[in-house]
Amino acid sequence: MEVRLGSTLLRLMVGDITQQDTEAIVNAANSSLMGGGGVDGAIHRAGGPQILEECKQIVARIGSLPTGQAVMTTGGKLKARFVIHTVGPVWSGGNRGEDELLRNAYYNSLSLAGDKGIRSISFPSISTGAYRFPMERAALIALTTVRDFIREHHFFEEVRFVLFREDDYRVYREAWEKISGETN
Ligand code: AR6
Repeated sequence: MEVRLGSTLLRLMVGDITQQDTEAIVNAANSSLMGGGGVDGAIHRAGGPQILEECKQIVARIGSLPTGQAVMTTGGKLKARFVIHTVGPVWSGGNRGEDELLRNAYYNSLSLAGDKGIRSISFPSISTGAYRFPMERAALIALTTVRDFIREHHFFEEVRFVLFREDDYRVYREAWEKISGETN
């Protein structure tokens, strides 16, 4: 599915984020930045050791990465030149600021990309795997945050959501239908 929002193309698709040709891809990392399973493991495997090398340098400089924040490294051997690493919240019932932290993860990734002059970026569904954030709720937050950001800032040619499973794609599409009629 593709929609044009001003000068930005918003695209939802099923696929593997490690194969995307956008300038940057976003990693659903953890605060240690030392890799892990899921999308994080796949990105480090496909991109090679240079990504972890730069993550170590970042940790040496700033310590662990707080939930909701974002940093950038090389894409190593990936098609994408850069990886933006962000940390989504672990779901623990919904009353521990999870919604806001998830919003921050998307917002800060987009801000960082914009600051670095990146014109195209791919997101996975942050927090909906190992961190157990409910998919539909996460989809609404992800899409609302991206839509609002695109409305305010005009530097992206394309923002892509790359959903790993057909079911997840369907949930994101339905979430988009729900919010696309909203005017504010
Ligand atoms: N491309 C796109 N999406 C993917 C891919 C892929 N190659 N692989 C998995 N997904 P998760 P989290 C989807 O667990 O919940 C890691 O160990 C997957 O289907 O990767 O934010 C980190 O190190 C799911 O919908 O991230 C952290 O410790 C989504 O990506 C922790 O997991 C997110 O699942 C972060 O957990």
